Amino acid sequence: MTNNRKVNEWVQEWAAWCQPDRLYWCKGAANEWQSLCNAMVQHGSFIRLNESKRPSSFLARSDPSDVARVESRTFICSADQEQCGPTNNWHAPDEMQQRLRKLYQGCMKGRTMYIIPFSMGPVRSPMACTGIEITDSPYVAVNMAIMTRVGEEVLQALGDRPFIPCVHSVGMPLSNPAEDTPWPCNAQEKYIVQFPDERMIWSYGSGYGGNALLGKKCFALRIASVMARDEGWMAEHMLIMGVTNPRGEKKYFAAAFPSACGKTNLAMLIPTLPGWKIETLGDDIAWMHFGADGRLYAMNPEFGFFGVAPGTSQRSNPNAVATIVKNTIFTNVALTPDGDVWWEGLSEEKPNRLTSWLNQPWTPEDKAPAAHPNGRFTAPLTQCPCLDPDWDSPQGVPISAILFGGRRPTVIPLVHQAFDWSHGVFTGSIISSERTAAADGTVGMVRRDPFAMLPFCGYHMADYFGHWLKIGKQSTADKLPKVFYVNWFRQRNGRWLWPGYGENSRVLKWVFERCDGEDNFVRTPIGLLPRADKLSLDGLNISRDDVEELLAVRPEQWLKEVVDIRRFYQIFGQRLPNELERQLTELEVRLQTSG
Ligand code: GTP
Ligand code: SPV
Ligand code: MN
Repeated sequence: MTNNRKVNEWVQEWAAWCQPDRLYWCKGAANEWQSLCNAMVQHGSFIRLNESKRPSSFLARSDPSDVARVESRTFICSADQEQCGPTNNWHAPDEMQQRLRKLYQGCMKGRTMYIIPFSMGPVRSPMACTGIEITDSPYVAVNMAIMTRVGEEVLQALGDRPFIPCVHSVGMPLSNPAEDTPWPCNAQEKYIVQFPDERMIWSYGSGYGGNALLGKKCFALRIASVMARDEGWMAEHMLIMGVTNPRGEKKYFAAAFPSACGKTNLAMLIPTLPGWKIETLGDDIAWMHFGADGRLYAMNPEFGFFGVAPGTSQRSNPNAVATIVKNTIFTNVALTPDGDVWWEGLSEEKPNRLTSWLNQPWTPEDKAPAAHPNGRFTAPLTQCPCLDPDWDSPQGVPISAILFGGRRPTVIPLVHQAFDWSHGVFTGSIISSERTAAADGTVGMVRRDPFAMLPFCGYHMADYFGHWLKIGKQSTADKLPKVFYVNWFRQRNGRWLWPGYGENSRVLKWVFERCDGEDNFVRTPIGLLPRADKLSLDGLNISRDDVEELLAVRPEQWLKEVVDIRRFYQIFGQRLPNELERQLTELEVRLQTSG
């Protein structure tokens, strides 16, 4: 209970509708987290990991039908369908509410309703926003306690101001508690619904990740993008990092890559270049506001990492490995005989005997992976060894460079810089990437994912492009971040052309020096590329041929890309900003007249 009347009324109304057996107000204390986790162990939803190897950590295995975000069941229910745009699923809000109300009626029978007051951003920061999630999933409650700032302080700071109401149910009422399963969910019906006009979120049927931890994609991206449009700021699918050069000069970068395309890894990177240092502020979401000085300041609204486990190792991401040594929830990874976790890529040698994420005995001969490709860890930001000193700053940090990227085995070079902000907006709008296991759909299929926001933009994508262009008019070129497009994922005959991970620091150095205006580039039709001698490759075992391929701009390939972009742009019709049409035509002309 709180003395906020609006909060109480809202909670009572939903409790009456969902009919849980009891209510539980989350206070956010450490012993509360422990006791909720213990209760989940008792119930069979959590496996406590070996205390001496992985203190205070747990493994959850989801229902095999509930393993990732479900984009096909994600809706933007604006009153006006035109506001939703061609890249989102739309449904009339009244009708959607009627349909969901029916599903929610009595949906929490036999369960506890957890009430989770949470802050996206440091409590009392002028950039922070408050949400309250009600859920019948204790898994959601303990994950939210890591991913967001939860508790009484949040309600105190809220006062009687409005909050974002977030309703979640796994959609599996119980007539008899003995009928419960370790991972309740609804295999038939799933809805992840944003109402941008009311600024509220209703989710039903899934307990996994972004479908259920409503502060993350639903609030901090889909709803926040609408708030940002109306209020003149930006809510982006971006990591935030500090980059310090050997002279001790520091800049902050933000980077937008689609899901499972390397944000966590880049945010925690350990440079292979001597003297360089990376510090982490966030790995998934950035809220950016203009400061009084005309620069864009970024703040991570989250409080934890919900990171991809497979591929994470001492070699690829030692900082992530150190972050998840304790107080961590693992979902859909494998269990070792001595009560620790394992996933593909954690060690080169596969353990002899494991229990797979499907709770089956597993040996290295098995074809199916031991961990689900979208298996994840949930861990507190504060456990990251390279956490930036300003990670909790209420005003955020000034951004010097924005990086866009994606998984493209061909065409897109290792790095190029946009000519200016508008051209940068164009490069963001044309991001394309192979689909990954982070969401439903065919893994590997290349799709356009503008600004890495395709599944996360809460309104018409063409208007969102317009918002980015408008942001560029609110400051001057010297103060706006410089914009770059990177691609760590070039391939030749199934082999990576670029070693990636810590070696990406070589690209970050070039970007850093570009921000200082160094003469280290060549002009090409697509943008500025590193001059061959200005990309530091000392100590890297890479052939000249591969470097040439990584930095090649081939007009004939790019002209095909132009055709595909034009086709993509057509879905926006008249609503596409003229400026982007103009950028595309200019690119085409530059390509045709080059060489
Ligand atoms: P979300 O949490 O879904 O938004 O993902 P993310 O963008 O944070 O991706 P993450 O850093 O977790 O990386 C996803 C996968 O890409 C992992 O399996 C990584 O090992 C792999 N990866 C990351 N960086 C690189 C890189 O530089 N090169 C290559 N080849 N793979 C990488
Ligand atoms: C993503 O898919 O981009 C994620 C994971 O960060 S989830 O929280 O499930 O959206
Ligand atoms: Mn993400």
